[in-house]
Amino acid sequence: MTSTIHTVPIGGPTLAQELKLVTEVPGPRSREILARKNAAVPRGVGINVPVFVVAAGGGVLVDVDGNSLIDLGSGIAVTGVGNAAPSVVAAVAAQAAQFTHTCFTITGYEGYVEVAEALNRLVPGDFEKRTALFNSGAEAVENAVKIARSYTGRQAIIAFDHAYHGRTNLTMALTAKSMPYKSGFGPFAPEVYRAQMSYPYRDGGVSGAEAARRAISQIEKQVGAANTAAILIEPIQGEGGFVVPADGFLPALAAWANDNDVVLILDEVQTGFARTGDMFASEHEGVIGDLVVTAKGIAGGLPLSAVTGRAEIMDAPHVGGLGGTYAGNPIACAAAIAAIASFEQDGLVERAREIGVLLRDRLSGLASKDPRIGDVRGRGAMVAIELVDPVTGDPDAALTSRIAAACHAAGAVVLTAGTYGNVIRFLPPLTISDDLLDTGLDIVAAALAAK
Ligand code: PLZ
Repeated sequence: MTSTIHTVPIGGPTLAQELKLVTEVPGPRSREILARKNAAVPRGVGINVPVFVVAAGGGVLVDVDGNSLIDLGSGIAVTGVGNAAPSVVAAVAAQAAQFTHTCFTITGYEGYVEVAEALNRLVPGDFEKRTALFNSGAEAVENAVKIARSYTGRQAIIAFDHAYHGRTNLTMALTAKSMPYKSGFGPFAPEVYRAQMSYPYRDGGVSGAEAARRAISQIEKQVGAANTAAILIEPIQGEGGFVVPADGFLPALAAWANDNDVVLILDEVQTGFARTGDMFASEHEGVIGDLVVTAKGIAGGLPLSAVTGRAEIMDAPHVGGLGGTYAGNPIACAAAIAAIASFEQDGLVERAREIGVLLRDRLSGLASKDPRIGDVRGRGAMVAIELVDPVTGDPDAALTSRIAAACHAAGAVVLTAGTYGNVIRFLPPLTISDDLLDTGLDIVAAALAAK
């Protein structure tokens, strides 16, 4: 096999920030690797946009055929600080040269403690906090549930319609959608109960307070507060379709949880780290989680996740009750320290708001002329359109797939989402330029016009 190393561009912001297609997408070299992938990797591990990347940064992904694609997904809200962000790359290289692993629960290292201190400072809540680190979002959600059960001595966990919390056994139980996440993979973990979400576009204008009363009534009647360890909720649902609950919904749930000694777990895995134009989405309505789960954006692309919360809850599990071989890996911690500094010092919270204005302006403009766009929603640099049949209002998943495919072919990496598969979501890196974002949205507009 010939090496292509010498032709590979260097990632990060030095990459030309342009849309450039030199082959069809996917090109011949990507198709070749895709054939190898199909022979070597199970089909269950799908690839949405079957191009193979050699470099990325700013707002572009460069593939093996030399195509420069516009990144409107950040690898599902991960590369907020940019792909191959220079400060993250330097921190990773320096740490890798020192040591790559000890297992924090065997011999410690300062980086882990420093990430914990940063999260304790950044996560909302004016009280003493602790943070434990893990590898993936799902693993952190599982640990938040363990901690809440240990603290309360109760078992039931409340999750919501349209929720997504991961693919492990417990988090499959917590996730709402059967295909593709759960179908055929049961039995699922017990003591998970589902309550109705506030979904303004689809629940007939039920107010946040009313939707909260509805959910609380379900919990009280079907589970009982005295049996409930935790309410687990995404402040804005991610995979579920960027469902933003009506104002007042989250504060009312938080108040009920507080009154009933139920732990409120906020899953900020997708919404966290500047994405929504606040460091955390819960800040928008001043909702304070007892435990907050983070991952994705935390470390500029390195696998790291965290549970941060009230010291007395976090300290409930016995010594040795929390851990994991790689949990809080030193390289991932070094990356997180650099990424968090970038979020705080490079104005990325403000940048997410600016991107949000740009996204909303363009998408609302499209919606005003195209009745198939039933809803434009989201916050900051986390915005989606929901596509429907203009006559019946029914979800149009087929149209959504066609639009996404057309965008991919034209060089814009967009992601779909939603319980009904009819949402196109936009999660660009916060380092994308206005020009590139505009070009990406031109592609979306052209795809809508053509389909
Ligand atoms: N909680 C809110 O969005 C991950 C899933 C990608 P992991 N979402 C992307 C896929 O198809 O597997 C997610 C999330 C929220 C938890 C998770 C789980 O995070 O790091 O994927 O385990």
